[in-house]
Parts: sequence; C-alpha cells; structure tokens
Amino acid sequence: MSAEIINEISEFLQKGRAKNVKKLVEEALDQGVNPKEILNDGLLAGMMIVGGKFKRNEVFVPEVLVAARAMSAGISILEPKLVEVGNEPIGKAVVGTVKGDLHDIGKNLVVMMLKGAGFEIYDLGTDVDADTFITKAEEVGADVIGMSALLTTTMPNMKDVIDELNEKGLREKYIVMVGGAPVNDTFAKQIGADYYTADAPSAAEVAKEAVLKRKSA
Ligand code: B1M
Repeated sequence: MSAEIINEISEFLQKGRAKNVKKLVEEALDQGVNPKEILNDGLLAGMMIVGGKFKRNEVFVPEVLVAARAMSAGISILEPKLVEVGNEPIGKAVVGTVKGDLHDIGKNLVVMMLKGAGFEIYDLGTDVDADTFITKAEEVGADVIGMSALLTTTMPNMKDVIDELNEKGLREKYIVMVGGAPVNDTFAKQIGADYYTADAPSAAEVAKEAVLKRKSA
C-alpha cells in the first residue's frame, strides 16, 4: 500500500502536477507512511528521474521547473512532520545558494533539517554573493555559514566567500559548511571549508555537533 502511493507521488512529481503531489503526500501521511520514506522514495526519487531525463535531453527546463514546483509543494506538506524544533536554539545559521546559482531545492532541505536540529535560520535564498553571506552572518552573530551549489560553474563562488572571510580576518569566527551535487570532500578541503556533507540530514547533524563542540571548548 505505502509502495503504491509513494510510486504515485513520484509519477505525479515527474509530470509536474503539484496539486496531485500535495494531495497524495497528505493522503500518505494520513495512512501513516513515514515522512522520510515519502521524501526519499517519492519526492527525491521522482526528481532524480527528471534529472536523468534532463541530462539526456529527453525533457527541458520548463518540465524540470514544474517538477521542481511539485517537489516544493510536497515538501511544504512534509515540513512540519520532519521538523520538530526545540525551544532554545542551539545556534544560528546563515544559509544560501551561491552567486549565479538558482537551484534551491537541496538548500531548502538543508534549511529544513537545520531548523529541525534546533538552529535559528537566516535563509538568504539563491544567487547570494560573498558580501551578502558575510554581512548577514556578522549582523545576526551566526555560528554557521552554509553554502549550496549545483553547478560546476558556481562551485568556485564558494571559495570567494571563504577568501573574503579570510581577507576580513573573520574566517575563524564561523563554521563554514558546503554541499550540493557537484561538491565533494576534496573540493571542500581545497577551498578551506570546514565541512562537506552529502545530504541535508548529515548537514544538520554535523552542524549541531560542530556548534556544540565549539561552545563547550
Ligand atoms: Co538545473 N542543472 N540547471 N535546474 N537541475 C542540474 C544541477 C544538472 C546536473 C542537470 C543535468 O545536466 N543533469 C545541470 C548542472 C550541470 C553541471 O554543472 N555539471 C543543470 C543545469 C545545466 C542547469 C541550467 C544551466 C540549465 C539551462 O538553463 N540550460 C540552469 C542553471 C540556472 C542557474 O542556476 N543559473 C538550470 C536550471 C534548473 C531549473 C531552474 C529548471 C531547476 C531548479 C529549480 C529549483 O531549484 N527551484 C533545475 C533542476 C531542478 C535541476 C535538477 C534536475 C535537480 C536538482 C535538484 O533539485 N535535485 C539537476 C539534476 C540533478 O541534480 N540530478 C539539475 C534534488 C535536490 C534535493 O538535490 O540540490 O543536490 P541537491 O541537494 C542534495 C545534496 O546535494 C545536499 O542535500 C540535498 C539532499 O539531501 N545538499 C547539501 C545541497 N546543498 C547542500 C548544502 C550543504 C549540505 C548538503 O551544506 C551547506
């Protein structure tokens, strides 16, 4: 039963049918299907299929865009189930997708998971330049700066943020975390980030550990 509805969610997402996705996600939750299963096996799995077709030129930007909207619609229903925030924030995080990059689905998942881990979040959105990351982090007294990039052409913009932090003598103030499909551990080390994580739940876990470690030092 749960496999059936999850499969339907994936199918409707691939067709970009946001209303159907929303309705099915609600139904799946009512049926007691685990929200993480809906996210991973329904929404993310559907998006991966769309991504594969995009790569092979079987679908184009408009189709990907409607699928992405359907994904966001599904995530909006799941969010309260995935995020259980405690009372006291454990830290503050400034998060965004780097300059030149408009992909925000993964970044939004990271934001969601960080909220769930107890962070106060400042979501800067997409196409965020180094100055904006740093100004916001300074303004709110952030513990973490989290950057997402989905394009090989925008990955270097993560380094710009770190370079500017270094130039301003602020690098040590922040835990800098990076992620996104083309990013990996080697790249993170090369540009001088503190942590790379492959997915949103690990980003939240690592951020929490790192902040608690820093605060107890
Ligand atoms: Co674009 N796109 N796209 N796209 N798009 C990719 C990334 C691409 C791989 C597709 C392909 O060719 N196979 C390709 C990049 C190729 C490359 O650079 N090597 C590509 C391209 C080329 C482009 C355009 C240039 C296409 C064009 O215009 N000709 C254009 C660029 C626009 C721009 O940004 N300036 C473009 C546009 C778009 C849309 C607008 C249509 C849409 C984005 C909509 C949106 O985000 N609101 C879109 C989409 C949806 C995709 C794919 C299909 C799916 C991306 C996605 O949302 N995945 C993608 C193909 C793919 O990735 N297979 C593709 C689901 C999401 C949950 O995964 O973001 O990786 P992801 O997040 C993961 C992890 O990476 C991690 O957590 C998440 C999982 O838990 N993570 C972090 C992410 N950020 C993190 C930060 C962290 C830690 C972990 O710490 C801070």
